[in-house]
Amino acid sequence: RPVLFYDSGLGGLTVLREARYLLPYERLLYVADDAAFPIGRWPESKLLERLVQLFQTLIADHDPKAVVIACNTAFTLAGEILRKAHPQVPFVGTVPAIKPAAERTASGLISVLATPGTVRRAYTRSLIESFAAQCHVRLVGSEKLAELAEQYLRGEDVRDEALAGEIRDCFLERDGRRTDIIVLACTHYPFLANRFRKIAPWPVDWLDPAEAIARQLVRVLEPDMADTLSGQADRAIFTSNPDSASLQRLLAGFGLSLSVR
Ligand code: DGN
Repeated sequence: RPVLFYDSGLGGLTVLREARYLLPYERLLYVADDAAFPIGRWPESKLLERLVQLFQTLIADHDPKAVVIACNTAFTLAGEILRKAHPQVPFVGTVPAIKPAAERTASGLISVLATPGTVRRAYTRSLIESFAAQCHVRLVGSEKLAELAEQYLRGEDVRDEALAGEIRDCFLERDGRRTDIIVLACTHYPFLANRFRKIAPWPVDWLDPAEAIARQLVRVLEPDMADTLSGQADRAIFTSNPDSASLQRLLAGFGLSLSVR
């Protein structure tokens, strides 16, 4: 039985590539609802109806062992409803990574870059209230970025100025403070992360949740493996370098932890 991945368009491939890495022997089936793309502007009732119908058909046709909703816009709207409608299928969701951002930020200023739909969701507000009450969270909804990401993937020319206009509001200062972390809360955006890094007015951490979602899928499919994957066990670096402090700082940027032996 396959693991079914869903996104409207190609953004969910950023999650699938992490899952492929952690679960090389699983059958992964990717469903891109391209006819609906982009869903960021869809009214909630219409989108909900489409998702409920689509998953009824997909689950009946493919009998997946798990479903990954690799789309913030869809999951923040329909995740709980789909879980209730298909209690026999484990659903792994994608939500804005506000909790890890709140744990990591030093300035207390977080920007969340998402679709207009995700920005409007009650689910997103509740994440902020539950996990980032002590921070200032700026929600930035982009009408165009998911489409720009797909154009970029197709090899079309996507200009820096177009991208800069879409991310500009993530960098608004507040009381002289600057954001140090931007949550990529649409699965399309990690495709553009290197472009964002180049045009950002100052360096920030661009938080891509794809790996965390893939790990959650491993927990669902292979609970026995979860221990091996928890923490940084699979990404630790060992060094005999006596000057480990500077190396530690360097590696932190790659999400790696350092052990001196
Ligand atoms: N990739 C989707 C998300 O994570 O919200 C958005 C896709 C779209 O249609 N805009």
